[in-house]
Amino acid sequence: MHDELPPTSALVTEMSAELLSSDHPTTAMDRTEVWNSATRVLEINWSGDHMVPSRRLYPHQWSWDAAFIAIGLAYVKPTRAWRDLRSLFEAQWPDGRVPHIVFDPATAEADYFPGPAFWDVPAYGQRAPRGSTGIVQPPMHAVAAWEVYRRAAAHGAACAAEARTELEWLYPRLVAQQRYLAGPRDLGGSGLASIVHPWESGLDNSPAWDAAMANVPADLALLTTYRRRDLDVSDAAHRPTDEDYARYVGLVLSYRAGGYSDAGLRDRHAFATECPSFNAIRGAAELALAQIAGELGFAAEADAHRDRAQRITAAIVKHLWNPQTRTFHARDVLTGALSPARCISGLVPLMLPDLPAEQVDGIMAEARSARFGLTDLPVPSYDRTAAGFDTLRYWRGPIWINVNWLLRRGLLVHGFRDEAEDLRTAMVRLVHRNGHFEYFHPSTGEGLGAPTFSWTAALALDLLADRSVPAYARAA
Ligand code: 2M8
Repeated sequence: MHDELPPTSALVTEMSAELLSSDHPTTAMDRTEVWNSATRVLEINWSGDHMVPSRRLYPHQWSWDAAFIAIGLAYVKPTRAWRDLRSLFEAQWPDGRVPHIVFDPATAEADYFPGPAFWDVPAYGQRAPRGSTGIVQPPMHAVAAWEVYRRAAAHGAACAAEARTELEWLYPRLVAQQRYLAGPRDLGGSGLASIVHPWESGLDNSPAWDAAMANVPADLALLTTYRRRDLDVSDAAHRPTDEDYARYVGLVLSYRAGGYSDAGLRDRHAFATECPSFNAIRGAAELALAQIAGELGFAAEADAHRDRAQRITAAIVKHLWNPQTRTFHARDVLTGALSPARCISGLVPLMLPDLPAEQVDGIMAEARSARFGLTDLPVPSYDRTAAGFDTLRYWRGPIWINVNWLLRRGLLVHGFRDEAEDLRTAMVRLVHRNGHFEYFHPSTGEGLGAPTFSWTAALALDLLADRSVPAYARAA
């Protein structure tokens, strides 16, 4: 069931050799091994005009995966980074939503559930024949586009020119994506985007949704009509339970029945939740759009993006902060209740530079506590001290590189340079010792899930190469 790695043949490129020789607590040989194996993973997962997250488990194109992947491709194959982002946005819907999966017609319907026939979406976009899902994922793409753009000059004039063209093409599409989330998706009228399916969070099976999901009917008969495919290619102990999966299927059927329209959705759909991490990424996207707009010469638009980032930050603080726990929680829009679960998503708003001191202090206390505490290992996806902490099951305990990358960015934004460096070292060491796995055991570091996973590889490249601080970071 494991994806095969090709033999070690990739050479360290000139650019990476220079980056790898910089001062770093792991040895140069270790760093070279991680760099070379990461580039091999990104080679075997490339599918012509997009990257698959993993060949067996995820044989299509995923939305926020493409963003994290582009951040790493920027060092080794910038043209592919732009190609991946472009092919994703070619599937954007007229209302601005960017689908969470764009299906590859070369992959049989039977090879992934839920596939295109199940989603049954209208034929939208330039990639219409491919089909897509009708839900979204966190809007990481503006951050990614800016990261790819700012590295282009290092690859020469032709790459810089390509980057300019691609950025100009993407900018209005990124703006439309944000407009969709700020408009039709503000189901709670709070200035926050709601997710209408746990898959939209990217943190699919997180305990953050347990309270809200308890109100969603679990019709197990649906799993007779629609057979799970994930259990054929992964361990059932890692994956969501049948009850949760039946709820996932039921929620898609409910959204699909209304033609994926958001109008009046609150009154006819059993799940609508405001996620701190999804909305923090939305805020970070506005800051990246401000940088992009400034670069493209749209000064007034840059100001408007910065204002929006501030408003999103204020709404996250107002609606998702619990002064008792001193961390952020998901809010069920249908009941108004904050989830009691303390998850890594509660730490991600640290990415926002305008977060007030009280919230920064609370997140730092949480990040340093026994619940999430940085040990030799990066931060787990769920509170280590919680009764339901699960070392194996998806997003209910294991370590994921992408959310740790977001947390590191937050540490840099708020001037916690030492912690950011410790976290970076912990991530590189974890990947070096265990491989480019999808996720990792939170006590032993053992690799779990797909073994050649694209965003782990891509972000490893970035962690090896980059120690810059976002331009909008607060002074240390
Ligand atoms: C996982 O999500 C898919 C459904 O979209 C799944 O569980 O089958 C999540 O980890 C998600 O964040 C990720 O984008 C996707 C592909 O890597 O896998």
